[in-house]
Amino acid sequence: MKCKLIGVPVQDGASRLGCEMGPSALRTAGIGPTLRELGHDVSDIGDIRVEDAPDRRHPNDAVHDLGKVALWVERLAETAYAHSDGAMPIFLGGDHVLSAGTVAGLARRASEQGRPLFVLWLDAHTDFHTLETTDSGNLHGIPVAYFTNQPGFGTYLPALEAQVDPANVCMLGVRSVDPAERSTLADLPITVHDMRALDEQGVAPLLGSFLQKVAAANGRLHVSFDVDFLDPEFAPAVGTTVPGGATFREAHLVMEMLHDSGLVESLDLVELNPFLDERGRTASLLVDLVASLMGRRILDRPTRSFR
Ligand code: NNH
Ligand code: MN
Ligand code: MN
Ligand code: MN
Repeated sequence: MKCKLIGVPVQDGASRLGCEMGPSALRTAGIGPTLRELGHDVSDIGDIRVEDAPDRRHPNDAVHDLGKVALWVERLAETAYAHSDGAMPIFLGGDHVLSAGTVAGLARRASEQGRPLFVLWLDAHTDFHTLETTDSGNLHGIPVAYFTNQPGFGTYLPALEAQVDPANVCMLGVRSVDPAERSTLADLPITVHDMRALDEQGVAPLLGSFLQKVAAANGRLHVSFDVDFLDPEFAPAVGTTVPGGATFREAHLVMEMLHDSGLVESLDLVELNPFLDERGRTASLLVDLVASLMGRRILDRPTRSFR
């Protein structure tokens, strides 16, 4: 597979500094060589940058860095569109606001191909705030609302050329939902598998039925991986830890099943904050998870089909 590594040192969407070091930490942990060893054709296009933007105020006074975020979203939508034809872009974040841009660009690519875009959201959070509802004002809390075209983003963030159908979004690992997110999500067909669903049913059947849906629709699948999907006991390098996350093996199983499905065409790795890491363990863990997604396996076994 042809893979393109794209560094996105954005941290304006988070509350604490450090995510801008994420791309370097992932490179230091060996993401490029690891993918090459698995037989992939890897190129690293370096880091995306945006110029300084004038501050942009919103009636919700908590919202911060809106002008800068609007530039990131615009630049990332162009970048994701440009690098998603015949190659798999892997976005090295950077905080989760980057997915507002990457998913917008990928949705445009998918719609030009006449295919639906599906998004697997691996996260402790639902990231479904609008500019009106966010209390923290941290814009890493808004990407899913933005790319499914919820109201209120017009004039502040770039208009979407194509949106993602809420019915094509599946969230796994959720365990922190703000009241405003809870009530809007209740009225939409987004699939939200919280940690209780994982505990009761196991991650494999939940993910398996989503993959079947993607395959049946001949969809493009984008995976957005927030470090806080993982339990902070073994993935400490994230600003917004929530206890009770996915285990080491649950996370690898998700990646192994995604590999077997053959459906994943793009990936975000977000919220890694190397300033909070312990001797690079979280960065190394992410590289190992990407290896599972890209074909590393414990033993050879027949590939499981979701079609
Ligand atoms: N919902 C919270 C907020 O909007 C937390 C968002 N933080 C994240 N999202 N890390 O994945 O502030
Ligand atoms: Mn997130
Ligand atoms: Mn999160
Ligand atoms: Mn909040």
